[in-house]
Formats: sequence, structure tokens, C-alpha cells
Amino acid sequence: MLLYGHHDSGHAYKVRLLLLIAELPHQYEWVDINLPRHARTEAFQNASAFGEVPVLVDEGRSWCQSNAILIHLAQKIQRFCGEPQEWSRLMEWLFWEPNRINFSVPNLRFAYRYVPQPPEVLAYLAARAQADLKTLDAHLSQQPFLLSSGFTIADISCASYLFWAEEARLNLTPYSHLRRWLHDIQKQPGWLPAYEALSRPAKS
Ligand SMILES: N[C@@H](CCC(=O)N[C@@H](CS)C(=O)NCC(=O)O)C(=O)O
Repeated sequence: MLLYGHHDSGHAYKVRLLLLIAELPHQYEWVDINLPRHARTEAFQNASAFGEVPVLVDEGRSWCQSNAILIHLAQKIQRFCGEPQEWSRLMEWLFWEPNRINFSVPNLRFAYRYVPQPPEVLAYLAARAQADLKTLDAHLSQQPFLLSSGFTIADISCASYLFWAEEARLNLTPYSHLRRWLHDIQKQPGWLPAYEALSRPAKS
């Protein structure tokens, strides 16, 4: 398997984390997403239906959209997808995440790191982020992971950008259950911090 990613992509981080935690043999290729799309390698352009990272090439087929890739891998290995009766709960989190946590937190982080936004935009995003953190914290006060059976791709998906909470200027101190959960995810064998997991491999 080959994963295309970039060190600033929490979307790519989700997929790399699953590959690492599941110990799935794979290669990782860093893509310069600061280049215009037409200037990226031909192999990447051919594999990436949406022009974005992450893309996973698996058995000659390319898979795009981070949560779709997580579902593909979890189904393939029959791990990290919860119990069969939890499938709809798993889907709920995987559909909640792109519209909520993955809207608020990455855009806040991007604004503080790269493209400044007016105060009203920052306030809007921060309010959404706080609501999302509260949702997660309340849920995680009831059980260790998002699904009652244990650690799944829902946790990987919802947590990926939260490992960069500081860069989004979000204070996680009030959210003790959420902090405990992030800590438990970090304890999964194979887990790596985002910049380490997604760095450009040294040229040989
Ligand atoms: N919905 C996509 C979002 C992917 C995405 O936004 N990728 C960004 C990096 S985080 C990207 O490739 N940006 C460069 C580009 O669009 O050319 C997913 O879940 O995979």
C-alpha cells in the first residue's frame, strides 16, 4: 500500500495513524501540496480523484477521502470498526466529524498559522470548536472511546486534528474526559505525533 500525504494534513494523519496502529505494511510519500495541482507528480495526479491528500493506493486501486479510506481499511482488516451492531454509531461519528470538528479546528489552525482571518471569522470558528469539544467531552464522560466496544476509526478520525489543538489556540484544560481520551489514543502501539508521522522522508 502507498499513502500520499503532507505534514500539515490532519486528514492524511488519520490514515497514517490507522496504518501504523494496525501495523499494515505501507510506504508513505510526501506530496508538496503548496505546488499547483498540475505541478504535482503525475503518479499523484493520476491517483488523486479530488486533487487532495490523503490518497491511498491499495492493490492497484486508489482510495480518496480520509474517512472513506478509514472505512475501507477497517473493513479490509476487520479491525477498529466496532461490533456489527455498532455500525450505524460508527457512521454517525464519521459523518459528524467532517462537518464539525474538521470544519472548526483545521480552519482555526490554518488561520493562525498561514492565512489570517478577521476577528469575526475567528470568533465564529472558535465558538463552533468549543461546541464540538463539549460534544466530545460529554460523550467521553460516559465511556472510554466513542463506541462502547472500544477504540475504533471513529476515535482516530475525530482526534486527528485535536492533536494540534494548541496550534488552533484551543485550550483543552476544561475538557478532562477529552484529554484522557487523547492520552489513551496516544498510548496505542504504533501511534506517532503528527509531524513525525507525516514528515517528508529523507531522500536516500
Ligand atoms: N475531505 C477530504 C479533505 C482533504 C483535504 O482537505 N486535503 C488538503 C490537505 S488537509 C489538501 O490536499 N489540500 C491541497 C489541495 O487541495 O490541493 C478528506 O477527508 O480527505
